[in-house]
Amino acid sequence: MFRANIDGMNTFRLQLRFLVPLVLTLVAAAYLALPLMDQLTLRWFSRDLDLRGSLLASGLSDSIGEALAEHRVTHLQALFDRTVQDERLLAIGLCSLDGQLLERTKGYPRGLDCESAQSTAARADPVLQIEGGAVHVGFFAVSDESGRVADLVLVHDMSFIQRRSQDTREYLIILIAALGAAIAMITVVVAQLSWRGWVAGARALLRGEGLIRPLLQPAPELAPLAAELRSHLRELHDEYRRIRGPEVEWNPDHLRSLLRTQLRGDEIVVVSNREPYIHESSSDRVVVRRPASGLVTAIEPVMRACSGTWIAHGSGSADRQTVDANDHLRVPPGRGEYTLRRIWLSAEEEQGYYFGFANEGIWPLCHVAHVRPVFRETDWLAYREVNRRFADAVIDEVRSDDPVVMVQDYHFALLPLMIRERLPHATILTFWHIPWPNPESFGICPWRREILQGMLGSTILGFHTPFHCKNFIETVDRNLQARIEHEDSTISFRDQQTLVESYPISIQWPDANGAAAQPSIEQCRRNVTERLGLSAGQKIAVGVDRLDYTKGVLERMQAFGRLLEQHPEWIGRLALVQAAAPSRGVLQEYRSFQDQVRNMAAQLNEQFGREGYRPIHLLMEHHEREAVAELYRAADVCLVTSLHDGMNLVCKEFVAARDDERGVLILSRFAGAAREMAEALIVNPYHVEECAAALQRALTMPEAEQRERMVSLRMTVQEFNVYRWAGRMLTDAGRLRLRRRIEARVERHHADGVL
Ligand code: ADQ
Repeated sequence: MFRANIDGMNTFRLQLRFLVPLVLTLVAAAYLALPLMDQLTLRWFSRDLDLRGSLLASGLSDSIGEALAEHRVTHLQALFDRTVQDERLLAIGLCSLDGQLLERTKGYPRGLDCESAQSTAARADPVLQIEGGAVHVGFFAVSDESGRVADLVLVHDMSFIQRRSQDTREYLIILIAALGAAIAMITVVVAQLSWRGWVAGARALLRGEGLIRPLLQPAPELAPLAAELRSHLRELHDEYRRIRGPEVEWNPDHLRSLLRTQLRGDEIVVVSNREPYIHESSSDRVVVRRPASGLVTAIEPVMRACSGTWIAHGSGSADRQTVDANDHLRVPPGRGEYTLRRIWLSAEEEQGYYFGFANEGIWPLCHVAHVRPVFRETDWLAYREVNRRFADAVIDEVRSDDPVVMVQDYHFALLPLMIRERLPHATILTFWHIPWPNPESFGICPWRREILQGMLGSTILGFHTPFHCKNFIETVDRNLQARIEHEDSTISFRDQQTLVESYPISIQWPDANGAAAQPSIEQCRRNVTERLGLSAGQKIAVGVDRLDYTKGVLERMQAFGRLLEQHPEWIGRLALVQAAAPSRGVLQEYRSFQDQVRNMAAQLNEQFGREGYRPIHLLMEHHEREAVAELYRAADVCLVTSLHDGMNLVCKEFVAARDDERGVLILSRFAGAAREMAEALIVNPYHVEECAAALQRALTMPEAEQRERMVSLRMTVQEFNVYRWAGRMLTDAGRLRLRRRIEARVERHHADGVL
């Protein structure tokens, strides 16, 4: 209704834009045309009267000739009186050759002698104003065999011409008005039709229907176009929101109130492989460690906000000592805001499911980083079995039949369907933290159909970017008999509908352990400089990564070396500090990668190092959050050069740490974050020269430009924070749950025969 009103207004405005100029044009046309019309009619009638006059004169010439010859001019009076009975002919006068008015009828204008009659008739406009109005004066020679014998003055009444002219003018005005009305009508109708048609067409297109047949069946060939259009609109909207600055501030309170309103008291369970707190035995005591994981960084604040249960693999050496009889533990330690349930895996299970299928199979399959995936049957079986064990744990933990279960990442592709089979009313949100490849790349996986079916047990399936969603939908299209609704980005497979949507992940903002709680920038610089033995004033470039071949650490060091080659002035004045948390060291691929990183650092240090100067500081260890934040705050440049990354949180953490609005971010275009963080220096990490040039540009960037870029980046991260990520997903979940409840109620009413 509201939309119809808006459409009506729009159409009306559109029509006014046509009609007002049209009416003005017609009035102007009439204004110019009428005098022209008068002149024309006058000229036509003058010519007509001249013709009539000469005919009349020649008709009368015999009688006049005879009368003159017989000197009986007075006899002509009767003839002339009869002739002027013609209503248009007002009077006749007869002039002798010497210009004497010999005879005239009654109405002959006084004062019109032969001379003035002749001169008037010779004018282009032979009209004379007399008492009774305008008259036309004609002067015609009267001849017999001997030649010209006299002249005849014919005075015609012009009032009928004026009457005609008036009539013509009226007709013309009526014609122009009618024409205007007709054009206006046509314009209105055409505008209505075309506007409605266009609007209906555009809406139809957005709904996935054809432009020219909005009321008919959807045109499937236009569906991808509509989906793309919608996704561009969404991106534009996000872009617009980024430029405009925060509208609603997403923070833990806002998330909590959203949980209260959208998911009133609903139970929330998170499942992930990595646990948020790992207990390790260290000499004679137990220490708690936070893993270097983007996923944990992102989910933890959500759990603290909604106080649910987090089910994860208990991987720490002291984990068993710290749980209760149900393998439960309240975390964060000392604050106890939510429950952690630990699952124990045997070494074989961990090897097959985690290191084998997840990290040697799916990880390289989804990251195009030129490492060949390995698919072993035994790994697959272990992966399936561990997924089943986590499904059992979910069933164990939940108290209702329709909990909200948030399944995290590529370790649990089969879990959504396993939960769905046992809890048909559960709302399952699966978030895939890594990229999704194109259908051809995914096609090499021997169990691709099982993986896709497993994931389609989800109510909502989230990826970081629309591009990953598109790849996933195309992969399903290629491999399963599923119905894909591009219109609302859903996949229907065996009575289960899955919404596939992009939810770009982010970090906490405001961050409880963030910049405000940190020492000053100067202090951080001093700490890092002293700890690493750098010289005062040396510039610092930092990299912070898990040691993974997808993160582009080798490429980064190569670019650093190329910069020192091309700009030797930096030797002694620039250090690359690379914090590298060892990761998946059980796998050969990762061990050899660590060796390569170590070797390249050693080789560059050898090549460019001097007495008291080490170009690369490779810190191969896990750092505490404060230590990572200190590095970010001490840095002049932060390098994120992933070869492929779902999102990448390091770049966002760096920006969040820089409350001084200084420092430059160099960011790989192959990280999902590059879509949001356009103010970074965006690079292709495979192109060493380009990265070296970006490094040079970053190191010499004026402070004003640094600030400009950093302010904008900080606004983006502030608004698009992790609470918004979770909030958007949970809002969608709330909406779908509400819809399902209404549908269930309607079905019950049907069954009860109420409707
Ligand atoms: P990850 O591949 O783990 O995450 P990323 O997003 O970069 O990658 O997050 C890494 C996290 O580990 C950051 O919080 C960082 O501070 C921390 N970290 C890195 N090195 C560390 C070190 N040496 N010591 C301590 N902490 C360290 C996956 C996907 C990403 C996606 C996240 C979240 O691969 O693309 O952004 O999940 O969805």
